[in-house]
Amino acid sequence: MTTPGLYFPKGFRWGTSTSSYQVEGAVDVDGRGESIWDRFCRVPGAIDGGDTGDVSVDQYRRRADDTALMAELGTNAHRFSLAWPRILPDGDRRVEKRGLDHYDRFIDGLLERGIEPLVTLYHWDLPQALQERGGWRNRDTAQRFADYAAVCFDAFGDRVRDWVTINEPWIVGLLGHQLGLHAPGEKDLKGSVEVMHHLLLAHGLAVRELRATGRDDARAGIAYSLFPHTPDDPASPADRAASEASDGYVNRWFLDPVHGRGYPADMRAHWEQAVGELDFIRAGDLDTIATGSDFIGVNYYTRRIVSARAGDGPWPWKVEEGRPDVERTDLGWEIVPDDLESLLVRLHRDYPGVPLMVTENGAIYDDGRDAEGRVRDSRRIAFLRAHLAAVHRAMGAGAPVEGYYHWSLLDNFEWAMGYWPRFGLVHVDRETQRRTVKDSGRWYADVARSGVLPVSVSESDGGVGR
Ligand code: IFM
Repeated sequence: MTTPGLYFPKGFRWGTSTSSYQVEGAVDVDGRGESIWDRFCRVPGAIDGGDTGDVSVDQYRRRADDTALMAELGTNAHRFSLAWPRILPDGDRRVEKRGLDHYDRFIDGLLERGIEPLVTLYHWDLPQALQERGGWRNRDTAQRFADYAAVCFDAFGDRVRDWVTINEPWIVGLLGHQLGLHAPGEKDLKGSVEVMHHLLLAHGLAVRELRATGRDDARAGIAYSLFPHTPDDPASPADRAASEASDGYVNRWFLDPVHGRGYPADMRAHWEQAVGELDFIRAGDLDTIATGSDFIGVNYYTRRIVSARAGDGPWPWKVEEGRPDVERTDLGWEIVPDDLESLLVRLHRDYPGVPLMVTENGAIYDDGRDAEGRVRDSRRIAFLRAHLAAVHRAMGAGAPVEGYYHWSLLDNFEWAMGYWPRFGLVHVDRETQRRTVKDSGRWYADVARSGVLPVSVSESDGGVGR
């Protein structure tokens, strides 16, 4: 008898996702240089509880254990990032072989277990030495990034096929350079749009390096933080216009130029009104940015409800609180799986022919180990089930989704919030570093192994008892 459920195609990538600074620790070993996050964590009050990534969840030392853990989870894909300051401690010039060796072994360990690596080149840990030269506000950093990318393509390109160049350019601009909540802690509106431009330029320059390797099957894309938009009052033309405008700020500002359409005119006008001429955009930049994108990485967590009330900052829109009747994660983010479906379908419609990967999706649930040492996180199972079903529906509507990478493999360092938010399929004890696979991890393992999402299972046991 066939198992009732939603069948995913053979070869679908069932993955997990992490990033270097959030899991590695070991910040001062094997010649690693300082990153902007090492520096930012030292700013009093910057991180909840005064936490740092110095030790984090110690994956640098526990890489073999964590690879074995992934094998236990039955996943066939893993997204992680390379720490630029481990490979080029000063940001450029000198290559640190011990940094390359670490990732060599990590990649080999994954491949030995049948786990396909998806490697992110930049997940926010810029070498501090480059920050001293202006960081991402300095156009030259884009070229330094391309040089670093070339080192990585050379070192790992024989085994790594898929590369994420940049993780979440909007969040880097917004939190790191506009609101000062992330490293390097800048608060400069014009600086933030300049940074985002240089990040896109860095993507284009890196793709040129990838093409120059001559590896025909190598692919690169950006992992965008994409937020579907809902007008606060869908019947109000003003709210609909505000919602569309905010979509330009968050989503289209990045997707359109990378896919050859240039910066969207509506948002460009908003930016110019807010900060003046975008004089850092030079002739030829848009061609560089549009060099290529072989897939779209979708980081999806929640939606934005937008109205035309008095604006957020200089913008003619306002992000509203969300609906009281919608379930939320422990951080208060609305859980809206249907919007993942419509987002994937929209990307397929607006950027036809481009493969899609859900490069991040997950939720903060603060479930700990019970007296028996088990983590019964049934809400994460329900979250996963609903979002995977949404992915399946989008695929049914034609969206070419190749894989799903759950954020995150392990509870880890959640940037300015430190360690209290727990996103993992695997619980990590902060004192002992002991790993415990949560109920959600066991459930995901079943789905990943079978390629079938069960639909007729009672949620009462969290689905793990099927
Ligand atoms: O932890 C982050 C990740 O680094 C980038 N995307 C969002 C995640 C959850 O906030």
